[in-house]
Amino acid sequence: MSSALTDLCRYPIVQAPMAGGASCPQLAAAVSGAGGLGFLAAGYKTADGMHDEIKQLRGLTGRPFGVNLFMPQPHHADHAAVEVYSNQLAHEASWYETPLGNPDAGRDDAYEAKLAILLDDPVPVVSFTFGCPTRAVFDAFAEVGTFTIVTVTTPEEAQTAQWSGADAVCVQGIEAGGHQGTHRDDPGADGAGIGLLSLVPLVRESVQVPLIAAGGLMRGGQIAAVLAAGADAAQLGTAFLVCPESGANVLHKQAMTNPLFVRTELTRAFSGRPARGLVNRFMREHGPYAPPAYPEVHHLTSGLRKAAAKVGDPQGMALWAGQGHRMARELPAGRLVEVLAGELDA
Ligand code: FMN
Repeated sequence: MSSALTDLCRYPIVQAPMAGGASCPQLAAAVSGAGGLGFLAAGYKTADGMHDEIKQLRGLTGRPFGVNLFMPQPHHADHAAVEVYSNQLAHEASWYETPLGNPDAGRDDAYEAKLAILLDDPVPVVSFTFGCPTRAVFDAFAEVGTFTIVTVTTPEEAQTAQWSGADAVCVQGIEAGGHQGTHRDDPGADGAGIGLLSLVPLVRESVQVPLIAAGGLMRGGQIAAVLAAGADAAQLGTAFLVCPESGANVLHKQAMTNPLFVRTELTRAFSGRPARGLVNRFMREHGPYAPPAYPEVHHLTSGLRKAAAKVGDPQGMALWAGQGHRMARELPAGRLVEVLAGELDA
């Protein structure tokens, strides 16, 4: 493990930030407390909501942890396409008896307000997804002693992150659960992402900063494989999502081992950006028609997803999961870190 990461965690095991509730302070505290690196997800939260979670986490552990931010989305969506999609979703709205959300509810995820808080009240690690901040942002974090990470899905994105001043990159393979963290959404390239065991050595040859590999990793043996391929650490999301400390919806946790949900696919159905989840009715029905309009589609479907969860219907929820989901183990998070570390040594 690179020395910068050794200062942050005993084992090369990072718990992925998971927006939507899974990576809550309890989960992050359990992971950091066991010698991994726990993460909070600030995505879709208000700046104050993020700050409250940071304070809660500090009350639970004195160990280092990270906070993940979504980069603002600069390109405006095709409103006509969003309108057509909202017409298509009208029957879902009447089925779940809830209105569709306002697609124009905001594109920046309160980025500037969150930056201001994190610079004023620094945390050990900040990571960014859906893009790369400016050099001025990295300089500001360096000044307050925060270690910075940028999610990348290609060697070119990794070079941009290194040149801009990131301390490390999180190399995300196409196997990963949740959104692909590509810097620019390219609607023509859905599904063309690179598999992790090819991507890690490609990025290793392109940049000198430490690499954290993510995507489909569920066992210590897989972590050993990505370390051998050139990574310094591994980031696991789906593996931690099923832990009792995870704040993921219980229906989401149960779906991981439900034989009804055996496959994962990338879909734009819920958010307008490619994200990997367990294939369900909503994805099958709407995925092929969803426009490349993030976060407009995210806002549009937000009420539907909540209503589906409320009535106990996983077929209408976004069940984000990576390709290894069937190997998920329902262990306490600290125990899972120990088991993974033991498998890594074996
Ligand atoms: N990555 C982020 O950078 N920010 C997020 O908010 C985020 N939310 C996620 C939510 C869920 C439920 C999942 C499963 C993943 C999410 N990811 C997010 C992606 C993870 O950072 C990571 O790339 C992925 O979990 C790795 O693949 P795995 O799930 O197969 O381990």
